Amino acid sequence: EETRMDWWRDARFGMFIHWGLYSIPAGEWKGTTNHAEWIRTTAEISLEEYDQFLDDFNPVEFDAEAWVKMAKDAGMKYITITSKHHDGFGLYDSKTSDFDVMATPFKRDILKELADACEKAGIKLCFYHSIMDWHHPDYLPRRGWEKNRSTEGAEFPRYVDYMKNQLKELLTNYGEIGVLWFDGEWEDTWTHEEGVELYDYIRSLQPNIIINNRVDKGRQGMQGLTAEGNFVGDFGTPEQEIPDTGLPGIDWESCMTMNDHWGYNKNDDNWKSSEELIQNLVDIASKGGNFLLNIGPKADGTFPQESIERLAAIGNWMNVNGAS
Ligand code: JFZ
Repeated sequence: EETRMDWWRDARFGMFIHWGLYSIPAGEWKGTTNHAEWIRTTAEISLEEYDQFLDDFNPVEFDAEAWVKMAKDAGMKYITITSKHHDGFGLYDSKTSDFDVMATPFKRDILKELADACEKAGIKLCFYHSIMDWHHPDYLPRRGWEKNRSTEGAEFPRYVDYMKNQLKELLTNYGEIGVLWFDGEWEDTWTHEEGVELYDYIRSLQPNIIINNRVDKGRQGMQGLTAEGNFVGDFGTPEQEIPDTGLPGIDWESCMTMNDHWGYNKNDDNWKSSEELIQNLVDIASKGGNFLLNIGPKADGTFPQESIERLAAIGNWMNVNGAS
């Protein structure tokens, strides 16, 4: 019997991409170097100061077809990219937001270019979309350190409407989307009921789409993956770990970075070897899971050289050993 999970179960291997304004500071802020996509919070950058990155986002080397080719040559079958991470910045032309790529000198809809390139290459395009949003005035709670940012007039339900409008854009203007990968669901403002609502809403827009478990509460990582509870979500998302055994009847995808950060960090040279990455792929595939391997592109639009080399090595191994 055919199910909407079939392509995903066969795919085994996908590319995660964390890219946005945070790629510009590249992990470094006023002498501290251990930041990445969380930099607005970990370095406690004010909204006004962070907004200034808009003027510097101009990834002139971005080439969607080159990215997709690197994924495909490595044996990957899908690409999951941050349509919006926790900082709230959209990589696409959003009519519902001024905090998107159209507000930068680049002014190109990155997701549209990727959607076209993926379609040509037969790669499924998927979106990571953060529920948590540090930019939108109606998102609550504020960060603990944002002492002087007012919450007056903020209404969380209005934020949820905003997010749903964004998701409608993403599920209307970019063709058929493979997966919606939610994240940032853990704060108290997000409830199980809202998770269920959002899950149903997404399926109403694209009935065959696959949605990860972080749309709901209490299902971070492998938690709740067994049948107990009435959580929604189609697959579990262990992060930077591989389960000890397979989990019969349960779909899961391990996501992992090649070094120690998701967004680009120019000082992070703790790269996993290609051998280790290939072992992880084999380990995960043998246990019935999927492997979502992350790239943190640089602000100029290129992949770090170390990532390019590892993708190529995996591709070589796949050519010899992989099932196509
Ligand atoms: C989240 C993000 O906060 C992070 O920036 C990155 O995008 C990553 C892929 O996902 O971080 C998480 C989410 C869930 C868990 C841990 C970190 N978890 O389930 O253990």
